[in-house]
Amino acid sequence: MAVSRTAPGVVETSVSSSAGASSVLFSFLGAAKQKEPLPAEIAKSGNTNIHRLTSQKPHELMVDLERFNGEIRHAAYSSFSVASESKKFKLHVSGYSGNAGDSFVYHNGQFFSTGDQDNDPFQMVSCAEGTAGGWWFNTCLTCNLNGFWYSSETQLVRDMGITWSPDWINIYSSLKTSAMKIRPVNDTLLP
Ligand SMILES: [Ca+2]
Repeated sequence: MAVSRTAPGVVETSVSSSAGASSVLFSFLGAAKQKEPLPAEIAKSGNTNIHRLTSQKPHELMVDLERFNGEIRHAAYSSFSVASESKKFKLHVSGYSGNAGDSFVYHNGQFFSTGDQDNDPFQMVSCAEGTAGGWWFNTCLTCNLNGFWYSSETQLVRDMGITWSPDWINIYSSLKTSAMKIRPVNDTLLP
């Protein structure tokens, strides 16, 4: 499965997994574009699909990222899975390689939070409400690919954009495009 976004105003989805189609993150994108907190009910269907895929067999993740100046980097993870709804879609991600930096490690082991369901460990603060997105927030984030989709890179407010910090861009920056792609480990292409 692959989901990508290209700012501003265009949402692209493509499905490449033989394990089943899902438009999961598509819903997140719509919410982010409208600058509204992601409702838990919308996240539920998408995350349930990701859970089904990644619990059937081991999956790896590729994150493709592009700045507004055209620079492209990536972060690959040899292991990626999302737990069930009863476990609040807890994130497991490990085995980083790439050139964008291991931004996701800060979010490993966190629950999924939405604007109306604060599952992050930050006491008295709802990271999802503060950033208008839905994500596996810690206290709060180093990356967020469901952040608000700005039309330029540099922002005045931290944490709001589509970001992947701190090794590459910072939390005041927003990316032009991002894509998360998963596939079963050792999956081979048909001839
Ligand atoms: Ca909280």
